[in-house]
Amino acid sequence: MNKQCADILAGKLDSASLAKLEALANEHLVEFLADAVKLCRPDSVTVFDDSKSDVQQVRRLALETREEKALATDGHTYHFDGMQDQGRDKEVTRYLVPADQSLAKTLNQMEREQGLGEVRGLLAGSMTGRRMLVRFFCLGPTGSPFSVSCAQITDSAYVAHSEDLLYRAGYEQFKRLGGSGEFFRFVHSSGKLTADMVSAEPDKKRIYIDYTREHVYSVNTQYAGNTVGLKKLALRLAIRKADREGWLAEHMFVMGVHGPANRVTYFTGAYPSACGKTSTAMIPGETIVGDDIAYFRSIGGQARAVNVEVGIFGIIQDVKAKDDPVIWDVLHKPGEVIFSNVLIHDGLPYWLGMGEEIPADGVNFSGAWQTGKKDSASGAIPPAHKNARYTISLRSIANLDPELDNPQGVPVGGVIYGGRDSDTAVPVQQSFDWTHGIVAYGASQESETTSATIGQEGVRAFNLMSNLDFLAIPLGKYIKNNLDFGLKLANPPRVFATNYFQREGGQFLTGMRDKAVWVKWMELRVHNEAPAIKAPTGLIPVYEDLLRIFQQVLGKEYSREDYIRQFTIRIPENLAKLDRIEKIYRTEVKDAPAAVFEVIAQQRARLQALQAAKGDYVKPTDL
Ligand code: SPV
Ligand code: MN
Repeated sequence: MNKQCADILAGKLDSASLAKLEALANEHLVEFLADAVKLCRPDSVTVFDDSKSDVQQVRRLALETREEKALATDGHTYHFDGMQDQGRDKEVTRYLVPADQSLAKTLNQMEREQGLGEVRGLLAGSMTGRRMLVRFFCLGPTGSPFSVSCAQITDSAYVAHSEDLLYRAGYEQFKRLGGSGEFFRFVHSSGKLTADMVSAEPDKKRIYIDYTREHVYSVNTQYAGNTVGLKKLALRLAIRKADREGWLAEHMFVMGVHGPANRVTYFTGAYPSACGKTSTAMIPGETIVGDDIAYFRSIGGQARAVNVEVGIFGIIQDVKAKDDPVIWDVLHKPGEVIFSNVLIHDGLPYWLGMGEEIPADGVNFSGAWQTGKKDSASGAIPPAHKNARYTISLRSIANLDPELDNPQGVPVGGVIYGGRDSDTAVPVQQSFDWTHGIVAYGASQESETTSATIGQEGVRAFNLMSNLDFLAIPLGKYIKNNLDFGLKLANPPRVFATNYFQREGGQFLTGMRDKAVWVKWMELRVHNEAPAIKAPTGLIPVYEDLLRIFQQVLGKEYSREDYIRQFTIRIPENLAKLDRIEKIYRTEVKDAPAAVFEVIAQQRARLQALQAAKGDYVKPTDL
């Protein structure tokens, strides 16, 4: 260790921590740590390794600091975030861009030196009186072509505990780095806290991404989407790394869909937050690899994907025994679960849409709560927040896929894009080819905004491959990388689009569990085992196949009327969508590949030809 760093760290680390740091023999790491210590001025620094006892110590600390409190069920705890800290905060999440560079204008950014000055100013002395925790994790399986090593520094035991549930231990992985500086760096401080352990200065919340050094700073926030470095902060860095190295980092689940004769076909799916992504990945009878973030590589000419994580930070609203039996079970049996922003009453958690009566009083993210409690700004305070969540390890899930830790990932048979779309797309369709799917589904994704991010809900917004919030490279380049990835493969994954949110007169046209049918149909399509009807927007199912699958999977009689209503091609809405998307690519994206405009033009021509022949709304039986 160089002398300067040794002087900074002197007296802060006990001998066990110092030994753990030295065993990694990594000067880059020491420099990163010394810089953070000098800046945040903690009273002490504890370095953790992958051992059970260290992981247990973190869990205990989260209770000691009162960031988490124990519930009645063994292993269950709860945690609250502040009233103004209930989702990812896009407004204060910014890329720090060197003066001679610029990112796409749609990305929130500021000049690097100015941003560093601001965020480091807020972090200065932030850990005085506290202990700094130093953790190591690995994104993707360890010892794999997909592995990305990460060092997390935080003063929050809740953040560190969440990471133990969500990520693979990485201390041993760091040893394999052989002193290299190739790792992502995260520094988080809770900042000043109230007696309830939430930020006292939420207006000083900042999440700044210094991509030039693969270093993210986060301060004055507790919400995991803003604080857990390895989640969405790392995704932003990974998108840049993937761009440099020729792979893909996507906001996607990974799941095994079980087809005929014990065949398992893997799908990945991009859905904006709170649009059915986790519940798709957890469909009973199928197996889950991951619910949020996937890395893709071409290995031996095949598309393969891994789950970056090993846990779930999932939305709890509407988790019901009948619709989500897999997760319901985990949330009710003993074992490690962190509930966040739910209502607590008599040692038990309650959430919106749980299908059971919610008590009239308790404790929630607003403090002591009773029915009718009001907040001066936003009116009635609900018993639990809409973005309330659970944090669990995937290893506690009954239908975990056995390939989770395969260092080569799983082969990808299909890629799904799904959004919250009340009036345009059919429930499920397949693209004509890779390029059509990437452009007409992925790059044309729109979705109505949800409570997963702070701001107005229910507004239709462009959301490129559900990854727009995390893009850190020009949009056109990102689309081109996706196009190129598939075009280089002999047999690229099939591309699909789903829509669970079609509505008519305020009523949903499809049922909550119908996604179990759509995935089975897609599985058959990957193997060319179901015919399809050619619509202008893609290939759609024939009625008889759905009738059979509904019967087999849900034991439900699927009527021809439902099929016709759901799969009618709504031509004016589809044309209007193409216009909106084309406008974005013509006016806001400087570097859109030519394929974007070609695919849009072809789709428009197909829709117009059908409209001229058969009118605005064309039944699948008239195609
Ligand atoms: C999402 O909002 O997409 C999530 C949760 O998966 S967060 O960690 O907030 O990103
Ligand atoms: Mn997500």
